[in-house]
Amino acid sequence: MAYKDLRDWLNLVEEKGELKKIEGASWDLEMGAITEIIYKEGKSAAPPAVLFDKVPGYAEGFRTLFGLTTSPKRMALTLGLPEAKSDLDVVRAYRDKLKDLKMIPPRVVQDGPVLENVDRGEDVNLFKFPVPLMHELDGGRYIGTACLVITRDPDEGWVNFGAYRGMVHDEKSVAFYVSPGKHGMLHRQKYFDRGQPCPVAICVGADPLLFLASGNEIPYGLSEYDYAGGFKGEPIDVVIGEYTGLPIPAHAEIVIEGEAIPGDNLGEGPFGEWTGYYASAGRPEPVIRVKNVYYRNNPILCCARPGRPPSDYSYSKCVVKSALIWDELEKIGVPNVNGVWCHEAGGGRMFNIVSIKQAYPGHSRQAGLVAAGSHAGNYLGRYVVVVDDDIDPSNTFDVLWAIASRSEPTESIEIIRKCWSGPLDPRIPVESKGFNSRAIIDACRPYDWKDKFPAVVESSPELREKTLQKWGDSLFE
Ligand SMILES: Cc1cc2nc3c(=O)[nH]c(=O)nc-3n(C[C@H](O)[C@H](O)[C@H](O)COP(=O)(O)O)c2cc1C
Ligand SMILES: [Mn+2]
Repeated sequence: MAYKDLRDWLNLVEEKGELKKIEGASWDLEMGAITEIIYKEGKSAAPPAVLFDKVPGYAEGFRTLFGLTTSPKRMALTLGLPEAKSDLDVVRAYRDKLKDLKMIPPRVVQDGPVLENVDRGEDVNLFKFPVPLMHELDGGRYIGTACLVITRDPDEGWVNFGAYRGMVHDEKSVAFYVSPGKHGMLHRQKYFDRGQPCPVAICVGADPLLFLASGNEIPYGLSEYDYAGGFKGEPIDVVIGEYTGLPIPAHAEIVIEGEAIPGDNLGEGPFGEWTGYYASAGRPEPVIRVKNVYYRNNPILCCARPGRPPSDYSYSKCVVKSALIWDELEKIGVPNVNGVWCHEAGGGRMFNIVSIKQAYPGHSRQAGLVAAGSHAGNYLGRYVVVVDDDIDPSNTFDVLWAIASRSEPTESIEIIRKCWSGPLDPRIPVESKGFNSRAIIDACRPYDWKDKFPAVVESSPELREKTLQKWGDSLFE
């Protein structure tokens, strides 16, 4: 692998000209607003990662980092992929890597930079770190966004980590929100059902590869550590947390560990969400009572600022999600998949496009149903659009042209009810109890008369090439 840890990675990102350092910005809304402006209004197709230092009121060197993987180059570096020309090439490279990915379990080591500082018991103070208040209507400061919430299945023994948001309540308490069906929720519930505390460690600064594994749907029962090790081609080094016995990344920047006790809840939210709304509002959620905090010298708190898309992490979410859905389609046996793109406008979940070369009747519906039902594409999905292979799924204009010209509402849209959603869905009322519906829009030429479908009005490749050779230089001057 090209780099060892986040610090190494940051040096490489800086060499590529993709790191912006900002000094003097406040944790109190300013980091959030700066990140929003850079990612929404910035002119670059590849906005930089943003490292904040000299935060007023905080020790110099206690930093925050936003926008970790939001560019094709940073994705390639993080995932060990060749640098790609287009977004779809990044997706394809990720999918290719998944084809023969060998899982590599983590390696337990005795020491690591994360142990440079350990605050125990009374010394724990989460406000030692410049934890941001990200948006004006947020209910508190969120220490856990680009994070790994690490738990162990009490029956099956496997270790999961997911990115589940965590709001600081006081120096030693974090309320965390896990959506229904997420692996961390399934683990936590098993402890709570027996009246036992759930040991939890939250790593809030780590190798961005771990963040990509954390924030995306890796299959149930497979540890994200093994998956990330597979991508790295070597085991992730972990040390064992003193209180929880959980493995924590030895090269992490900051890790907090403690336990959530059944019935011990505190308000969580509102928090600006990836859909672009404050849908889940504020409600009581389990609290982690923090026992130990481990951190490197000059620690970097990794952050992600969700909000009306695009956000500082929506690009990488779309890439990973697209590759995972593509992989699931192929593994289940749907042939001729040309590309998948989970549009950033849908936060990588609500508007997903699959391109196929149709080969038999019902092929396009099959692709749509599998994409909608895939593990990576199911939670909080809404629209799946299936297009022919002449449409690049990442080209919004062409996708809309296909919907407009090749689908017929009475024939081409299938609705599926009672699907997996949750409190973050802005379009379902609380009474729906977490169900939503799906539309599969089949925007392929109808298979039964596709050969009679009107021809597309555009020059043949030969005419285009001949014309460009003769006139090309002068046409765009
Ligand atoms: C930045 C970021 C924040 C997220 N916040 C939450 C959250 O607060 N709660 C949640 O359930 N899922 C959240 N997710 C989605 C989960 O991390 C994602 O579904 C992941 O697959 C969960 O891990 P699991 O599949 O092991 O449950 C977030 C994802 C990202 C990238
Ligand atoms: Mn998982």
